[in-house]
Amino acid sequence: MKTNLPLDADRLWTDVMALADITDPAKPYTRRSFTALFLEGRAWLAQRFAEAGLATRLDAAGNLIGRIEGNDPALGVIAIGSHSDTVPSGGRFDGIAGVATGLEIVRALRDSGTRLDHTIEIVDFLAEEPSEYGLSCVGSRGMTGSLDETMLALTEPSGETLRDALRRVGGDPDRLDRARRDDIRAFLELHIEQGIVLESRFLDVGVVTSIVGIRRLEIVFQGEADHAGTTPMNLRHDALVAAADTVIAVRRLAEQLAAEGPDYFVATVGILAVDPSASNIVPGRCRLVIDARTTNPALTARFVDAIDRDSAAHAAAARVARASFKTLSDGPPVACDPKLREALQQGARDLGLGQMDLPSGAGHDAAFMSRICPSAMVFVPCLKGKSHAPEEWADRDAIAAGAAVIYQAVKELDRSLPRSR
Ligand code: HGY
Ligand code: MN
Ligand code: MN
Repeated sequence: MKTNLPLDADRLWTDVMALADITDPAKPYTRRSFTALFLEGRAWLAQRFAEAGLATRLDAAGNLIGRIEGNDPALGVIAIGSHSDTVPSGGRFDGIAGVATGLEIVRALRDSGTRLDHTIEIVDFLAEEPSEYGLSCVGSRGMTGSLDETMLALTEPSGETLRDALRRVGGDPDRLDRARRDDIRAFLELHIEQGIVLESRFLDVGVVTSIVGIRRLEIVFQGEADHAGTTPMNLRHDALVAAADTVIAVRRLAEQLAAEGPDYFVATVGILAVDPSASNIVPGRCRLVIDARTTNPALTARFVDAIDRDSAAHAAAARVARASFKTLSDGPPVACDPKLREALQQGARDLGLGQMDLPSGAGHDAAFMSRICPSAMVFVPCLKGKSHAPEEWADRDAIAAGAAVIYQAVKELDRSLPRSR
């Protein structure tokens, strides 16, 4: 691991740990998007941005953006960012390390007396994790013109719409056109790998080749709540039985598609809500959400068709209705930009860091940013590949090394990006 990096590893680490401390104390580490805790984290970040000399604003899509003008504003923006929201009982590094990296790079440029020709922006994207409204990457969808009325009408369990929630956290759902950008020339994101490859190969950084496509489906089974003690088995309309059979079908089909190769395929049922959820009531209603990911959209189509067919059959067998079968979100797989990847690879070489190319099985804001500008990512190792859990861990020096690679690439891109549009 290198020590003479062109930025301050301790300052970067201090930011990551300070943001991590803004969590639900009963469920470390939880800072769910749109909550008071999230807004507390946002306020902390905005303060750090201002102290670093960044002009700070919220855009209409609810993204927190810090900006330092370049020597030649006509050249456009080089952006660095990630997200500060977490999954429930998540980790301290997923997203946060990427936002803190942007902040540290701005400070390191200032400390070295370097003013770029391009304007630089640091972005904390709103709600990268799947929110209570059922949608992920809300802010990066908004910045790229991918946040539509159907999505804004999604609601969380108590009924608030995403539209109202966006307004509540400072966005403007009626003026999302103002969030759309055409002046960003490059977007870079640091993220923990959330996998075991870099650690197992004792490598310092991963330069991401592609980001997996993600489809999220919601299925609701509607049966009849009944007395668990007096309702004969042949008269039941048990919604959970249809849901349970569907969960098994998801697992079996995903294992089959993954085994076919060569494409990557995984599917998960991470949400299973039983209603009324009491030990002595036959479940009347069951809602499940499926998260399916692949590098090959043709496999998604096969998976969805099969689960559509199977879940209807399981509903009929359990004598319940399949009340809804809908797509909550559907993002295609994305290739990272070759020129930006080369700048990152060169940065790692210049710093004497061990590196490899590798794909991302996790979704990221960079996948949406690639719709409006060249985008690329650097992964840093995390302990045992663990993520989306409190045990998530990344070493101080590992994060600093990844940040230094982006720092090097930003300076290179400032020189080499096309100057005419
Ligand atoms: O779910 C994901 O892949 C990311 O961590 N939001
Ligand atoms: Mn995550
Ligand atoms: Mn993340």
